[in-house]
Order: sequence, then C-alpha cells, then structure tokens
Amino acid sequence: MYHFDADCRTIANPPLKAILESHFPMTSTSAVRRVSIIDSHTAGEPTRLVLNGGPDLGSSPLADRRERFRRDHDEFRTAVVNEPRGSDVIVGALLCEPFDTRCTTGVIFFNNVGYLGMCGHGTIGVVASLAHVGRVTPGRHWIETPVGVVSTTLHPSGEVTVENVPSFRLASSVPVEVPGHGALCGDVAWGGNWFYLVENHGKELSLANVDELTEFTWAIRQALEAHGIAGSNGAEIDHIELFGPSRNSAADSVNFVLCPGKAYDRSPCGTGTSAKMACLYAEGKLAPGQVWRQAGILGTVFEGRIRVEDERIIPSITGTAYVTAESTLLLDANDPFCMGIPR
Ligand code: PYC
Repeated sequence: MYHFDADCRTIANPPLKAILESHFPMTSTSAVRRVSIIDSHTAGEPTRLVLNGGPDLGSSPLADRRERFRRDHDEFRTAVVNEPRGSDVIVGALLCEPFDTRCTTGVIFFNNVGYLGMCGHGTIGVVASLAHVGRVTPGRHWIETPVGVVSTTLHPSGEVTVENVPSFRLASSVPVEVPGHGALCGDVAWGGNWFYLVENHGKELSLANVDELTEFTWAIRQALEAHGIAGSNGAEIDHIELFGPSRNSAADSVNFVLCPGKAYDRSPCGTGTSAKMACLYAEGKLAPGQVWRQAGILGTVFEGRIRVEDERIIPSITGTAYVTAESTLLLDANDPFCMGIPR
C-alpha cells in the first residue's frame, strides 16, 4: 500500500467518483491519487504533460526543484512514465510554477530512468498541449527549465519554434575504443543535454536497423563512461547521436539518437539538433540564420537555425506536435504496480 500526500489522496468529486468506481471497482479502503495528463507526440516522439496531481516541489529555482523531485518523489516519475501506464519511450513533463517571473510556466522533463535538462520535442509538445487546453495562444512564451529559460513561439499554423539554451561544442574528434566495434571518433557537445556525436560509423541509419543501432550506441555510451569521457564538470554523456546523409532533399542529414534509458528518439531530437548545429558552427559549416533541416530515424524533420549573441550560440528548432489524449491517471494504492514497474 502506498501513502499519498494529504492534498491528492482521494477523489473529491462525488459524481465523478461514482462514475470512476463503476469503471474501476475499488475497495472502500483504497486511496486513489488522480493525475491529469495530456499526451502528445512531436515528430513521432511522445510527451506526457502532467497538468495536475504532481508532487509539491516548493518554489525555488527549477534546478533545485528537479533535485527535490529526484530525491523525494522519484516514485511519481516512475508512476507516470513507466509501465504499466507508460513505456520506455515516453518523456514526462511536470508543469511547475515558474521561479522566473518572465515565464508562462516552468517544466521539469523526465523519462524511464531519470531526469533531463531540456527537451526540444518535449517543449514543442508542452506548448501544443497548453494551446489545446486554452492556456496559451499564438505568440511568444518563455518557459523555465532546470537548465535555463527557453523562448517558445506558437505560430498560427500550430508549429512551435523553441529557442533553446546556449549550446556549444566542448571537444572535437574525441577518440574512444568501443568493445566489439573498434575505434571511433566523435564530438562532445551540449544542447541542453550532453551528446556524443558520431559521423563516421559505417552503419545504415534506417528504421529496419534500429536494433543494431541501439546495441551499437549503447556500447558507445558504456565505452565513454568506462574511459571517463564526460561533459563539463564530469557530467555524464547520456545521449549518443549518429549522423548520416539524407536520402532526400527535405533534410540536410538523418540522425539516430539513443536516449538515456536505451529508447531511441523517434523525433530528430531538439537538444541533439542544437548540439549538432553548435558543432557545425564550430567547424564553419553553418552560418547564423542559415537553415539546417535535421531528419530523425522516422523521416520527420526539425528545422533549425542558430543566432550568435555575446559569442554564445543560441539554436532554435521548429516542429509540430499533435495531441493524442487528454486523460487522468489513477494511482490506486492497492495496485502492486501503482508507482510503475521499476527498471
Ligand atoms: O527532443 O531534445 C529532445 C529530446 C531529448 C530526449 C528525447 N527528445
């Protein structure tokens, strides 16, 4: 039996309780926590936005609140995104009161194994979901994340542009010996999360090859860790990104991105596209304002650009999200998997 905080313990609305109980029979002693969510996908990658029913994380800056989430409420993360309610692919987004008063909202992103810094596809999903429930209209909206404030623009077409946190290449052509695969070279870059970006890998980047790509990129990630190759201040590089030539003129490149919990990104990955553009800029291959079209493994495309401000690269990506469900998660304390199946 799980114990819930007093503020989200039971179903308060009697008619709703009756309807729910006819669908979900409960014992008289069961405590059910209700969590309102909106599901969407951005270029194929799902986002689950928690509107209500999340933990109270206080009112400090979002980086602190993410630590409090991790330390005191990690079961809420697994309840929302892990099986049986979710899957390894879902990225959760907890809506929070912003600390920075310029912002419309704050958001903390999480997945099947932990917490993200920023999330590009997720931010597009959050804005589309907030528009769906009437909380934002077309125009510019600032959103606070644990790694900084991002600016978003909801276009009248429904497309969303996210101007990300400043991104940069930390190191170029970093060699690593990957057991079973030999020597590889890649760049280490920050795009709101840490990435190792590999160009010359000899793999076919196609959906049919996803199992091999997953095994390969997982081996790269483990090799980076084993050799102490990390981001700034020893931060773990938890996203691996492979690039290949585009098969059509709709994109400049195709990628395959392995996310921290071993699921691959169905979208072209907003933070990964930001990291890529930072590397291209560092190599003199992308000029401010020039468009970079990044396709993901499903063939969906994010349109990217950079601008340079005070020698910092500010990437933006544009994409579209579709709302797929508005629902309420029921966390029944009598359910042995109430807080998700641990991984
Ligand atoms: O779009 O930035 C992104 C992202 C990170 C992990 C999954 N998607």
